[in-house]
Amino acid sequence: MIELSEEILLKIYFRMNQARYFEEKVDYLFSRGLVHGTTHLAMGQEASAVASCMALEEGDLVSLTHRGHAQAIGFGLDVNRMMAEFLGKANGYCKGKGGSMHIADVENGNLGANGVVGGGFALSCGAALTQKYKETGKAVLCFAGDGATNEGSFHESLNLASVWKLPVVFFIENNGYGMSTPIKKHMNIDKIADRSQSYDIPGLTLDGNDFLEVYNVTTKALRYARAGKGPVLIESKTYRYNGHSKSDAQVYRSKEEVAEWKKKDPILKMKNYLLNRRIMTEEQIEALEVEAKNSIEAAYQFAKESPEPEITSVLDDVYA
Ligand SMILES: Cc1ncc(C[n+]2csc(CCOP(=O)(O)OP(=O)(O)O)c2C)c(N)n1
Ligand SMILES: [Mg+2]
Repeated sequence: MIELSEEILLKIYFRMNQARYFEEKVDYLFSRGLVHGTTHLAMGQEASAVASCMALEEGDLVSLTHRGHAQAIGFGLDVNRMMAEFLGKANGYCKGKGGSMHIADVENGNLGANGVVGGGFALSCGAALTQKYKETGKAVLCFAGDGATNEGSFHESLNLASVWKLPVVFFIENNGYGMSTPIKKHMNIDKIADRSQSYDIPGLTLDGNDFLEVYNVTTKALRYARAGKGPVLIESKTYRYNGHSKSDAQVYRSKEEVAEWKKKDPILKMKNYLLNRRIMTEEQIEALEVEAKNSIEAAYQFAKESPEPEITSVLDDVYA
């Protein structure tokens, strides 16, 4: 077990709460037609997304999924610029042209969220090859969903990463579904981590709602990758509370199933940990939650008051 400092613990709890409030706000804004396009919420997946990012070191890189808001907040992106991106403002992360599925900050190591399922695998291998070639000693944390592991690019990327011993950790957020399809209907194995065996790399399954387990396993995997030993496959078992995206009647699952998972809520679980270990008092926890909530309200105000992009910039940064 790796000991977590109080500073890291509080950071994880703060960012998990920020991610939850951010998505509640985004959900509200979408429902009122204030944001265009679609969005994929990851409420319920916060420990998986945030605690794994907290295992990163300065200079490590990440690639995110279409369900990437909590991952981006876990990585430490500025919620003001994220919210501005949602509202299509000029100071958003992609100058207001990317929206929910394209939050990127390449200069600081976030290779971007990706609307292409499985789009991050090969991209992460390329970035990992750069780290190896330049001997930076850094690693790449590549997020993907359970459904994405059925894509050809998953298998091609794991194969090359294994052969070339690339410093990349493939972090699969197994939330039980690919859109409306339960995992039992899209693969014949119980553990996605078993897919690592085909490529002779370590594969681990963990409780994605347990921030401690997520942090510990990801820290060790990233150390392994940075040490030049090659890639690792992590399967993080978790659950999304909301539908797949904005229009989803959720006829493929029961209310009872959702309720069962809510009992295992990652934020609640961490709160109990902090209380039971007497790391924080109820009052301190509440103050942190209020601070996280206020940061999202402030982000919304920032985004609302931010300028629209100039009409003359419409073709800037367009590559194809
Ligand atoms: C290449 C590609 N195929 C299909 C889609 C449509 N699509 C968007 S999300 C999704 C499901 C992905 O499931 P999973 O990888 O488990 O991620 P989750 O949505 O559960 O986080 C699909 C099929 C897409 N965006 N890209
Ligand atoms: Mg899924």
